[in-house]
This record gives sequence, structure tokens and C-alpha cells, in this order.
Amino acid sequence: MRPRSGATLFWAVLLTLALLPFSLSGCAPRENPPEEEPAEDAVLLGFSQLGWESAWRIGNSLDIQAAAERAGVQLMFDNAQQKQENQIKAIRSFIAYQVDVIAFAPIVEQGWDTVLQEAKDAGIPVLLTDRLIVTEDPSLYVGYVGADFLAEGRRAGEFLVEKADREGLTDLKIVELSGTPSSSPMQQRGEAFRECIAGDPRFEIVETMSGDFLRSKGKECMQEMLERHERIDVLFSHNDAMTLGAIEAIEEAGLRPGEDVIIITVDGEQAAIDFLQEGKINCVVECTPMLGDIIMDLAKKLAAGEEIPRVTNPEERSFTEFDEDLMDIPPRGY
Ligand code: GZL
Ligand code: ZN
Repeated sequence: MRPRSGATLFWAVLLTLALLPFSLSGCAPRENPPEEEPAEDAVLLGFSQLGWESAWRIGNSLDIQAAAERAGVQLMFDNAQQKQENQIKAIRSFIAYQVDVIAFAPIVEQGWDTVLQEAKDAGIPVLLTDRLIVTEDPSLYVGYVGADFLAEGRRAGEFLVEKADREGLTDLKIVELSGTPSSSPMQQRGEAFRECIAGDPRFEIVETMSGDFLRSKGKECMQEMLERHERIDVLFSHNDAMTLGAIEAIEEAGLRPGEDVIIITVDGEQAAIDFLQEGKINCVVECTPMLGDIIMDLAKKLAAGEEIPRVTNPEERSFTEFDEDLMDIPPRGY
């Protein structure tokens, strides 16, 4: 725990009032106190979540909040509603409040050096979760916990190659719905998918549009691409939310998702798994949002001054139409 001086306590109280809109667990008095009050020396973690653009993101937020309760970590949780400047404001508040650890899911890769330098000057360790940043100074964060997005892109590409091999498919016109521009999942899923099919004459990416990980934009972009292209054989979508929108557009165009248009998607939301089992999606690459327990474990280690790994990737897999146990997939929880 960090000793806080009188002046700091004054600011802390002031900030507590200012931060009340944040959901504080176990910090500010609430009408229904949580089951167990974290101990006085509980770790105080400031977490900046990037938004609520998909069921994946909501599942990620709920898991982090539940994990903090389980771990007895005092959580200051802020939702930036898809705006980087709100994440920067939240991080500054956490610094002023002198939290023990800061963790955040950076909405885009660039633009963090200034605020992370302020955290470093304040002696507060920073943990990246879910997404990565690009920085001149790697010492600005101590570690990353989240997916290997290159592996996710590879799994998507490998499924398409396997499908073409098994069914003797050629001349496949591919469209891509990409995620939030300049975000690490968007950059790396796209890059690794392209590497898988590079140089193979059976595949051609005829268009890429950004649906910003949103269902509504996924539908709009798919409608446009269906109008623009004579034939679309494959959709590679960077997340399930955009895929659900795209499937609406495909069906409204009188085409059969999973049949006329091969669909490969990333996240593993329940809705996507349901469509996989119905044959409307051909491959779901898992991207687990359940990072909460790992985050709390690493935060406690950082607060205790212990070393943590530079990168912690959760186990992830893909689910495809070729799986024997396709109907036995356990509930996804998001
Ligand atoms: C990936 C995560 C992405 C999800 C999307 O780890 O950052 O953001 O794939 C979410 O659903 O919007
Ligand atoms: Zn992921």
C-alpha cells in the first residue's frame, strides 16, 4: 500500500467525490455494501475500459468486475465510451488518486506516451490488457495480458485453406470486415490472415471495410460490398458483432450465410457459436474476454513489487464446421 500524505488525502477525498460516477467496488459507502469489504491493505486498481462496442467487451468488463470482488481488490472502473481522450482522463484521475496499479485496454495503439510517462513519474506500474500500444519507450508499461492476435488471424486463414483443400474450392472472392482502425486486434488479425493466403491463387481479397467492431456498421458495410461485387464467396470478419450484422445483410440479399458465403469470424460469442451449430457460420476463432482473474493476480503481484511476465496470453482455440464435437461446446458466458 502507498502511504498517502495529508494533502494527498485531501485531493483523494475531493477526487472520491468527483469520481463517484465511477463504479467503485468496496471504496465509497454504498446503500448495499458488498458482501466482503476488501481489507484495509487491499490493492487499489484503476482500470480504464475502452467502451462497450460488443458483447465481447461487455463480457470482458463484467469478468473484470467479478474478478476484483473475488480477489478482494478495490477496483476503480471507468468506461471511456470508445474515446481515447476519456481513457487518458481516467488514467490521470487514477494517478491523482495514487492507485497502486493502473490497467487499461488501449482503444488504439498510438498516443499513450505522455500519460504513461506521468504514471511512471508517479511510480505507478501500468498493465496493458486486451490490446497493445506502440511506444518509443517500452518501460512505460510493465506487461501485457491478452490475446495473441497474430495467432487468431492465422487460425482464420488456416481454416479457409483447409476448407478449400477439403472441398476443392478455387477462385474464392474474399471480403474483409476489419475492426477499429489502428487497434492491435485489427492490425494483427488482418496481417496474419493475409500471410496465410499470400501467394495462393485460389484466394483474392477483393475489398476490406472497417466496421469498427460494431454490429450496425458491419451490416452497412456488408450491404455496400454485396452491391459492389458480382460475387462474394468468403467473409473474414474481425469480430462477431460485425458478423451478426453482416449475416442480416447477406440474408436480406437472398444469400445463404455459411453456404453461398463462407463466414469466418473472431471472438466466440454465444450468438456466433449458435450460428456455427446452425451452419450459418463456418469458423469461429476464439478470443476470450475472461481476463479478470489473470489481471487481478498480476495487479496484486505488481502492488507487492514482484516481477510479472512481459506477455501473458490466455489459451485460445478455434471452433469450425469440421469439429466432431461441434454440438458439445459449453456455454460461452458472453
Ligand atoms: C480483442 C478485443 C476486440 C474484440 C472485439 O481482444 O480487443 O474488441 O475482438 C472488441 O469484439 O470490440
Ligand atoms: Zn483476443
